[in-house]
Amino acid sequence: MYLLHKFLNIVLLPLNLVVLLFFIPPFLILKFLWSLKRSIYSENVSGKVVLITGASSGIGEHVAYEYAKRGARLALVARREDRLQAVADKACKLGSPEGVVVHADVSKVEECKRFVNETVKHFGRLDHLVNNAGVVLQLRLFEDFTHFSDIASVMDINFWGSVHSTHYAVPHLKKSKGKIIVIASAAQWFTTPGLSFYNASKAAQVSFFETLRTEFGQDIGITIVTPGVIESEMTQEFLPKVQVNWMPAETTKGCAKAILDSTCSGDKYLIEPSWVKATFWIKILCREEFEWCLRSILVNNIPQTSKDS
Ligand SMILES: NC(=O)c1ccc[n+]([C@@H]2O[C@H](COP(=O)([O-])OP(=O)(O)OC[C@H]3O[C@@H](n4cnc5c(N)ncnc54)[C@H](OP(=O)(O)O)[C@@H]3O)[C@@H](O)[C@H]2O)c1
Ligand SMILES: *[C@@H]1O[C@H](CO)[C@@H](O)[C@H](O)[C@H]1NC(C)=O
Ligand SMILES: *[C@@H]1O[C@H](CO)[C@@H](O)[C@H](O)[C@H]1NC(C)=O
Ligand SMILES: CC(=O)N[C@H]1CO[C@H](CO)[C@@H](O)[C@@H]1O
Repeated sequence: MYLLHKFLNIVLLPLNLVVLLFFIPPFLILKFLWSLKRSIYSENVSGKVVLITGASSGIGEHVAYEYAKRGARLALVARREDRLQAVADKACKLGSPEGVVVHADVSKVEECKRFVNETVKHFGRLDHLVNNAGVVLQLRLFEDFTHFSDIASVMDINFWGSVHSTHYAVPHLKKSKGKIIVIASAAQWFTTPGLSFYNASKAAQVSFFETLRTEFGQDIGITIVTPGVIESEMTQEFLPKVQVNWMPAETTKGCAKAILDSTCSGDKYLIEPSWVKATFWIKILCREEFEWCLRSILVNNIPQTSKDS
């Protein structure tokens, strides 16, 4: 037994490499051709019904405008009703045949049920669900927490909000062979100090929807979007605090357009802007150095918050 393990230890890794080197080039070529085909036969969302959570600002708002330009009918969900109505009005000017607003909090199960129900009652169908509503709440080092009741809402909104919306939407999405779009975050692998709960909520979301994709197969398409730093209320509030406002932020508009292109061609993942992919590989290949860098750059920049009591 001991010898067998010794043998495998020595042989398996090089063997893996040889097999990979042999198969990767044709695999990449096939993958490229496949993505080319999908972008040519991309989905026409004109007249389709799209439900977007967190549509009152930032990424959600601009995703609504992109859908509107392509003629989709919209159901917009968030807590600030006046902002939502303004977004709906602008969406109609941009070309959406119809936009309804539903005032709701995604962290409440009953409200998720209600907004899916109201959307289907109004339009008679549902084609895309965009799980975008999300919060960072506060930037704080783990040691500065004394209790966790207030932080639970990060999980309730970012993770459970998307789970519940999806739960009620699935029967309708199955009927229309629809799609789910999830707005995750690079924070899932960017182990940013002070964001441990945000990070965890986004990692949970990604892992959950990857599993759903395996369960649904062809019935419902799932696109997982990983934005880097995008201009929005969230980043305006948060970036100056950690003094990383030198990070190049992408425009919300550019990000929304990329999300639509990717969704319509049926991509499974989108990392936007795409250079953020590099940080993923650096993290995989040099874990310890990556964490050391983040620590040296960021930990001392987290504002000392008064400890919650
Ligand atoms: N900006 C970035 O750099 C970045 C990077 C990675 C990932 N993301 C993700 O992208 C998504 C959108 O963020 P954003 O940057 O566009 O931020 P944002 O401008 O703050 O937008 C967040 C949206 O979520 C809504 N929302 C928050 N809590 C809600 C709740 N309980 N129920 C219903 N709606 C709720 C907000 O509307 P109300 O307050 O009116 O409810 C708002 O419309 C988030 O999931 C975020 O984690 C952003
Ligand atoms: C999309 O579909 C609508 C009808 O549902 C049609 O009028 C329109 O021409 C189509 N657009 C494209 C680019 O195929
Ligand atoms: C909406 O909810 C009502 C009552 O809860 C239910 O009777 C109805 O079937 C639901 N409609 C849809 C479209 O799910
Ligand atoms: C600080 C923290 O929670 N980091 C985690 C962020 O999520 C990734 C998973 O994608 C974990 O590997 C990190 O440990």
